[in-house]
Amino acid sequence: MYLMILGAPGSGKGTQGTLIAEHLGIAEVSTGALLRAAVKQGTPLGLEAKRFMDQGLLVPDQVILSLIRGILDSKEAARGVLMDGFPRTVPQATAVDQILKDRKAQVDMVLLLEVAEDELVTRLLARAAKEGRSDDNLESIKQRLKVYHDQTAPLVAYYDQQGVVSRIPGMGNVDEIQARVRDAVGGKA
Ligand code: B4P
Repeated sequence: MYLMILGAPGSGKGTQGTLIAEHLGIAEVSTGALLRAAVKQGTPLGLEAKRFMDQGLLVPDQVILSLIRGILDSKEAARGVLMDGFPRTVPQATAVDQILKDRKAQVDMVLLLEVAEDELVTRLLARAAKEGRSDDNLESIKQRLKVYHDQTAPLVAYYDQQGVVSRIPGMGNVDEIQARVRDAVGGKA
């Protein structure tokens, strides 16, 4: 089973992705978390990614795709994967479609978390105060929202054409939203 969780920065992808992957017993892959781990370890990938992340920009597609290929080849991914924060561009989506096709698989469902923009900013500023993530400052948040609208939102039409998008109202508390996510995947799990 290959699930994706799509939404603007702060929409709850990481929060809901972890819960639903655990519920389904499949691996969760967060490209954001993998990149942050690489930054922390100071690897060449991390050093390259940090320049983009701190400015609120996307890390180049070829860097992300080599990460994803490695993960899809791993034995942890054998039962399926929940991809959180990936894909973020149409070239990433077409590339993963091809990778899955080569394995006689396809994207089963895309969960789209829909959250009002003022709530997104409130959540990310709250996280900034708590965790001090270097990309959670107002300037970078505004840039990330712009990048989302310009480069990631077109993926909704891309996956609508495949008939796999499930829209989840992402306002409310974490448990309420998780119940909606579970309802949506219920028919697929
Ligand atoms: P991500 O790690 O994906 O970060 P994000 O978009 O900010 O969302 P995240 O999943 O962390 O937060 P969530 O909404 O769960 O990406 C970071 C950066 O990495 C990108 O800007 C980019 O540079 C790079 N990157 C990652 N993937 C890439 C790709 N495929 N291609 C290119 N570049 C890539 O939660 C936000 C906050 O809200 C949390 O504090 C959470 O606790 C809170 N929250 C969640 N649900 C809530 C609720 N219901 N009510 C109140 N608060 C809630």
